[in-house]
Amino acid sequence: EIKYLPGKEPHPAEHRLIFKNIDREGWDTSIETYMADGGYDQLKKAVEMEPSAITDEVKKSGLRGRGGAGFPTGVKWGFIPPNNTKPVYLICNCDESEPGTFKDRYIVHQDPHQLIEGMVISAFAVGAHTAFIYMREEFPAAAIIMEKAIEEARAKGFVGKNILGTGFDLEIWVHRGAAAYICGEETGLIESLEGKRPYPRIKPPYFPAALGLYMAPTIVNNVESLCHVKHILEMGGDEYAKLGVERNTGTRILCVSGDVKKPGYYEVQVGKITMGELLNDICGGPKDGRKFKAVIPGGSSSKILRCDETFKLGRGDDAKEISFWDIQMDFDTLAACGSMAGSGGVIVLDDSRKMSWVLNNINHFYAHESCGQCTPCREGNGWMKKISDRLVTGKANPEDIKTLEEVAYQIDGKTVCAFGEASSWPVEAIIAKFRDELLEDTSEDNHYLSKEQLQREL
Ligand code: L3W
Repeated sequence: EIKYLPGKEPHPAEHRLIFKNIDREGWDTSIETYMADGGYDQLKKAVEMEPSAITDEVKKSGLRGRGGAGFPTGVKWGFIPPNNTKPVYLICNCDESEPGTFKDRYIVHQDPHQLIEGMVISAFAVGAHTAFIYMREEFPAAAIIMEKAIEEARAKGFVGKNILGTGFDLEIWVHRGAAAYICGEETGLIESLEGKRPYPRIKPPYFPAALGLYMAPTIVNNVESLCHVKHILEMGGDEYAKLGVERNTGTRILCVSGDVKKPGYYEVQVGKITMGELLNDICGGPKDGRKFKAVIPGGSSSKILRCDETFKLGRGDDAKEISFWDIQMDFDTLAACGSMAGSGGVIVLDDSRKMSWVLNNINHFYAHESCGQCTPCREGNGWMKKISDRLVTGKANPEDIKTLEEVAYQIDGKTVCAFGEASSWPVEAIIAKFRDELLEDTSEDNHYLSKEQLQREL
């Protein structure tokens, strides 16, 4: 039986695969500890398999990417062109920067060999002989831990030349990031890895699986996604797919932050718990004397949900109305509720929070992080920040809310990468759902122009 450090025991509703060893008593990052627990057994099994059979298991498992988009991992691997003659690269995206998300760092800090095992199996499956871990610059300790773990794995014959005597070679490099959120966007990441400014590439045609690093096929997967591969081999794809719900399989780590009694990370079966169970049972409910107001369910880029909202799911005779509390925490349900499961960062806001401040906080982040390549995003995010600065300092007028909304819609869908949506969706949703509250923070008197001038302008 696994024992956890006092006060760090998993909640009974959790189902730990990836976080099995996090905060575990007697656990350390050494390869000996990992191997004594069955570590690298799945790699030994994998190298005896046909690479395509591994991809088949991943497809059967239904695993969807844990970095934000929820794209099926096995399908992505299958996009490498069949007649490819170039080298194939594997990149682990460890540029975890989405506000509200803090899971990948725990994996690399406490269980680096789980990631290495997942990466070597994945590289073997896709035929990559060079792999990179793109490590967020602000995670310096994680880079050192990973480098040490790679050397331990090399000494045991799990990384490097002729892995386990099979003739399969794989080098893994830890590449330190460039301290920018956009470096986590897969094509920005690739540009950065090539030594350039991380301007995202346009997709299509530059889907990394076909035209990635050095214009060669490149598989970019999140840390958590790569770790799942090991568990899929251990359980078998079909068995793994029994965890979670239909089309939303397996487990995922939810990072809960903000106004709950017990914030933290919780690994649960996808879709098996509802928003109400997560907030009230697992996270202990609201702080004393407070009420839940709203939740940003999948990192700051996802659309906010009000706790008093209802949602219509399904169509025709199958349609049903559910409350906020009944939302199943999975990709499809959250998408059907107009938001997304994203990277699993659940940000909880109670009735002490003013939405203009939430909006302003989000605007500051995206204005700072826009890479500046696309004009709507570069300019628009700066404008949105300035307008919400006025809102929180009591200098905004009601027209400003309208302008803010229009700017958001002028960014949404008009940029090279998903940063455009990531920065405009939260604004669109906060205005749509809390317009009255935002209007309370404005004043008719706060015109830069006099009322007469304004009337002429309008
Ligand atoms: C080949 C095709 N490949 C799709 C691949 C594509 C990518 C994956 C998903 O945005 C979201 C964003 C953030 N041929 C393909 C194909 N692919 N069609 O599938 O692609 P896509 O375009 O749906 O998403 P994306 O651009 O990767 C990711 C949201 O995630 N997000 C992100 C947060 C950041 C972190 C972090 O810091 N760790 O998670 C949070 O919610 O807003 O919507 O690999 O190449 N035909």
